Amino acid sequence: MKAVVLAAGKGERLRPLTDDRPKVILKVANRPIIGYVLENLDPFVDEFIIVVRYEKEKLIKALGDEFNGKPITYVEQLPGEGTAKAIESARKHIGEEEFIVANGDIYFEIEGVKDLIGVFRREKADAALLVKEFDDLSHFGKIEVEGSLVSGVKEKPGKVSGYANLGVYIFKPEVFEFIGKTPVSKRGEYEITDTLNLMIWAGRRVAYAVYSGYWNDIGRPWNLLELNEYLLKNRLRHEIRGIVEAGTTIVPPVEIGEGTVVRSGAYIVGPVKIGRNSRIGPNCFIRPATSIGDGCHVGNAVEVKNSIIMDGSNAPHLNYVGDSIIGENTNLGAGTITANLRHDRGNVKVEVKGKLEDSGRHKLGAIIGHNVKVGINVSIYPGRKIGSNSFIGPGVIVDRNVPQGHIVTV
Ligand code: TTP
Repeated sequence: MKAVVLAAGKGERLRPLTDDRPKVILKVANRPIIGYVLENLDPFVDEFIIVVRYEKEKLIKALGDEFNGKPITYVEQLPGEGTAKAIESARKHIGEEEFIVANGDIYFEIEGVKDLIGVFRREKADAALLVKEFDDLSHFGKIEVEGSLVSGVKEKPGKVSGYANLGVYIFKPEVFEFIGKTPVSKRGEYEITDTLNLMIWAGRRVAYAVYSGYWNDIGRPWNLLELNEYLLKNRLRHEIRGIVEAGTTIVPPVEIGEGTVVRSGAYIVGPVKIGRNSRIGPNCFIRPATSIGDGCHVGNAVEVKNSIIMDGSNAPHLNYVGDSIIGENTNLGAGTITANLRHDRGNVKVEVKGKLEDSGRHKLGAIIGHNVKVGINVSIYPGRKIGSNSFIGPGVIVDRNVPQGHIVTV
């Protein structure tokens, strides 16, 4: 069986981290998001077809042409937007057999795929999808069911409870005929949920499997922190491959990659994951749910908690990084501090695609893009974003979002 993984989207809600790259290659717990998708599909498939478009060269470079010895074929999305259009783009690579489809920007576990295939076969279905019960479906597609089959799909139904569409499907090749008849939706996209409705109205059997494991749809920046925390708390093994000097305290589980040096006085409380060839300490405090990538520097008198610091980035002297995401090759000047808590203790709000959204988080720090230079003694308000390739001068108070490629001085 083949798996089609959808990865052509622009990931606009995840700016500034997607300013210059597709969201699926952003690393969480030091691995690209799409890596988890491929890993959990891997036992069931013999080939991956990845649908690409936005910044596709970076995705192809990051993944290469095989995964666990199985070939990856890249196909460019056909003109037009939406998940149905993305799936249609893989048509010429699909033979007579059923195939799995998964969004490339979600996290799910292997049991879900196993159950999905089981239900598809048991129900002799024409299609099947994975669902999960939520109290509030305002951000999801609601799956209505009758007995063991789906009776309809409603996109973004408002604040109601029920089964949400998780973005993992299995189809027979006949789906392409229905995709060909799928009209463009109100938001201007060809959506696979509309295709499913067409199939149901035509009397096709669309089955569903209820998933009870952890799932996350990486749409907004704080979803990266949620997934990071989940992976570190549930999937991390204590393993020290780097050099740890005497006088360091390490509370397991902590993973430290090859070539990384942890200097005396560092105090690391797991779960913490540190990549390869990084420099940690001396005298720093790294608190739980922190991922630090390859080639990073976390130096003297720096505290980091519940954060993601991507490859090649530095918090070298006297920094506090709390509940924050720092993109690749970004440098924080000495004394730069992220604030992660409002004085009124309210939820931190973040601007997403021009609208202020409640993150639902009491604590959320900064979201900083790639290749950013932050000067000394910069203070960053909770939930503020700094665009990639920006330059923040010394002493600036970042109380509003900074767009990509901007210079801000006092
Ligand atoms: P979305 O998260 O809905 O879209 P997106 O990734 O572009 O993000 P944003 O809305 O923030 O801009 O997409 C769900 C999945 O489908 C995701 O894996 C990307 C994929 N996709 C495509 O492959 N092609 C498309 O045209 C669209 C809209 C999505």
